[in-house]
Order: sequence, then C-alpha cells, then structure tokens
Amino acid sequence: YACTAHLHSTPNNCSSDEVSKAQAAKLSGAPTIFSKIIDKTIPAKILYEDDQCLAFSDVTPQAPVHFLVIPKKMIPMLSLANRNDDLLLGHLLIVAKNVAEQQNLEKGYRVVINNGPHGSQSVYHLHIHVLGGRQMEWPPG
Ligand code: TR5
Repeated sequence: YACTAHLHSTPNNCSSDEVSKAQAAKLSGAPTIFSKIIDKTIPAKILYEDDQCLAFSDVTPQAPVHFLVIPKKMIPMLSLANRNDDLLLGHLLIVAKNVAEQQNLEKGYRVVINNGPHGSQSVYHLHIHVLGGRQMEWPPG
C-alpha cells in the first residue's frame, strides 16, 4: 500500500510520518485511490454501500475501529463541496452513524474530516473518518 495513495503527490513522499505525507499531498482533482475502491479494482473491507456512498475500513487504523465514509461523487475536499451537495453530505453523516452502530460503538466515537494541508488531508477524495473502540483525546494534535 505504501505509495499507492500518493500517485498525485510529490515523488519523495514515502515517509511513514502521516503529517509529512499529508503536507506533500497535492490537490489535483484527478481520481485517487478511493475511485479504485469505489469501482472495486482495488480491494477494501467494505462495511456499507449504496448508490451514493461507500464505507470501508481504513487500511492504517488509528483506533480499534476506524472506517471511512466516502461519496461516490468525486468531491476532492470539503471546502470544494457546493450547495447542491447538502443532501449528499447529510447522507454521509447518517451512514457514518449507522455503520458506527453496526460496529458496536455505543460508547461513542470520533468523526473527523481532514481538509487541505493544515488539516493533514492526504487523499483528495472527500472522506469522513469514524474512529472508536477506545477513549479519544482532545485536543487533537
Ligand atoms: O489523511 P486523510 O484524512 O486524507 O486520510 C486518508 C486515509 O486514507 C488515511 O487514514 C489512510 O490510512 C487511508 N487509506 C489510504 C489508502 C487506503 C486507505 N484506507 C483503505 N484502503 C486504502 N488503500 C487500498 N490504499 C490507500 N492508499
């Protein structure tokens, strides 16, 4: 998996440091690895799918449960969503909470959207992280 996420990034970005990887990632508007998960040319542990979105386990989990909810529509990042996306974005949150319930996260969970370099976004296909199964801390780093 190491470098496949970074096809649209600068070449020398195979660091294991998530922040430096994210800082090296570039918004190109081109399809990302997540498009290949949507079209099933790359495998993922899919937890939920419908015509608008997909939920799948994060390949590098940061908590006992860590999954992503992504729209099938290619929106590179939250700040590029437009006003016509309001129903879709609401749907992603409802799916996030339904899948969290399926994953037995009744004690709670963290929902995160990383946006742009300062948000440490590394894959430029909008995704909602859902993390749970342990006590989360605040503030995030
Ligand atoms: O940093 P941001 O918010 O952009 O998060 C991107 C997330 O995508 C990270 O948590 C990665 O671990 C996750 N990721 C990256 C790849 C990948 C994945 N999750 C599931 N399957 C994946 N494949 C097959 N390939 C990736 N490069």
